[in-house]
Amino acid sequence: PEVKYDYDLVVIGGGSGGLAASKEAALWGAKVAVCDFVVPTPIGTTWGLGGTCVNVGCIPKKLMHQAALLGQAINDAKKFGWDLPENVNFNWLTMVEAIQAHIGSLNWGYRVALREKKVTYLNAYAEFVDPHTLKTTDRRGKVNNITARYVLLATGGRPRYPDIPGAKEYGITSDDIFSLQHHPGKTLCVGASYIALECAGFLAGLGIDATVMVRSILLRGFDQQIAELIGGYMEKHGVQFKRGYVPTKIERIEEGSPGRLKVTSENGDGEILEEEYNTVLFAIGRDACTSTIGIENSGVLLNPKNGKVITDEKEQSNVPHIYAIGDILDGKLELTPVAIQAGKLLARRIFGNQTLLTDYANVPTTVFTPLEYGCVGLSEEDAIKKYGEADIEVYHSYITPLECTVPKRDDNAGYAKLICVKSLNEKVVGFHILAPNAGEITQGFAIGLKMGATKADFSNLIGIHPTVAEVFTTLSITKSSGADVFQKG
Ligand code: FAD
Ligand code: NA7
Repeated sequence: PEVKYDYDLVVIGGGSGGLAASKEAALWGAKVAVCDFVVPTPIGTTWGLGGTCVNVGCIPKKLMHQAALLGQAINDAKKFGWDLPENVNFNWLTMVEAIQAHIGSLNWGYRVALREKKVTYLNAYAEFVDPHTLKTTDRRGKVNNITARYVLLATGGRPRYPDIPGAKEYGITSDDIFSLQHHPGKTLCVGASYIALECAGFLAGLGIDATVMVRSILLRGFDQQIAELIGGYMEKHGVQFKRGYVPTKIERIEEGSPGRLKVTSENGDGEILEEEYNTVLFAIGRDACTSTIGIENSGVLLNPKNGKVITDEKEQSNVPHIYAIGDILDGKLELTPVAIQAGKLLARRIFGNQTLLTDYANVPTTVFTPLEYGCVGLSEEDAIKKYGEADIEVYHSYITPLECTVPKRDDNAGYAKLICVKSLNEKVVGFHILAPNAGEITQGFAIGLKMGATKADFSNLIGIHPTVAEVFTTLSITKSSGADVFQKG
């Protein structure tokens, strides 16, 4: 006789991927439940339905980036004739409350959407009892076991803390900063990932004293020429960098919000640095949420190095009825649209009799540092590794956005490059832009790379004038020529 389960599909994690998958599965007639539970941060921050992106990721990050850009716009405005008071003040709490109000409306919208699509929302923490049974525990400690024909793991990740005295007691992470109820004061951002740089960037843009402590290089995995240009721009715009240091101890020297902290750090030569900050934010990487979900009772194999779930190209684990998507997927990009696409297509394949797989190649992305960096395809380093230096031609140019000319700032701070493979008819395998609104620019060009565009295709395209993006239609100078690529007025 056929086994009866409570649900056709139980999704663990109501974030970007989990919500997309559960709604799509319900659309195809499946009986679906999604478990979402936020374990509070060490200082007690918690949030609503929707996962990392909406609550403590993309959305509040981009809004704080926007708040910082407005500060710059105020200064520019004066040069364009706006008569503004000498001292324009910024209020941290007003910004936080406005952003949190928007997030609250998104949380509510997700709940309504689940109800409308007849997906059962369980605000409970889920753990495997056996491969088809999950123990769910709600906020009040009430336990309920549910069974599922299919299980989808979409538990995402959480920020990692270094194993040093005071880190969890006195430090915060990106999980706390966006709802922080007091002005952070002088802030140290530890780590050189995109999250560390973005946070330091918007803090400095809001007029806050911000320092980044870099262990080795900026933006590991990204194009290193551009990473250094980003660092240079941020330094010019008020962010301080401490290179080669790691913190070894955090101590509280004064109570209060934010109070005062003493940070001891050390470099490779054993040199010790002691400095005071009001806030220390760790952005040193994220851990996949797979260590406290009873994974051993499911039989699912994880990569022992990072705790991520190993799956095939169908996002199927070694246990055939258990799948995984999003940030916990081994070897895949940690981005919201990637999680959403994977969730949607997976649900269609399981319940809609479709076959389309998620294409993880040529995914465009943008780092929202003060000057944004958009890219799709390979970094110059990776292109050289893959095709050999002799087969690569790089076309490039510095950029001065028109809006920077009148305020007389950031001359040639932007940069554009196309990385082409000579033996493939100059097929473009890497697209990079450092400029305002880089995300908007990169999204459109990404389809060109996905369709196999060559340098000639870019040159045949007619530009939109006057824009930053038009530079890609006129790139003529190769890096190998060594010719000057500064834009002159
Ligand atoms: P998540 O969105 O993390 O959702 C997982 C959910 O599962 C969470 O709500 C969690 O509480 C819950 N959960 C975990 N375990 C359990 C359990 N056992 N039971 C019940 N619930 C559980 N991406 C972009 O594309 N663009 C950006 O600009 C961008 N900016 C970012 C900025 C920051 C600061 C951060 C941290 C991330 C950013 N990201 C960005 C990445 C993006 O947020 C993630 O890739 C995306 O949220 C991953 O979705 P997910 O579904 O895998 O997991
Ligand atoms: P990443 O990209 O893994 O970056 C971690 C950063 O933190 C990186 O700069 C590390 O420096 C640095 N780091 C790591 N450990 C330490 C310690 N102990 N002290 C100081 N600095 C440290 O993490 P993210 O969470 O920001 O990004 C997660 C994913 O999102 C990433 O994989 C992208 O694909 C998207 P290092 O370079 O190792 O010296």
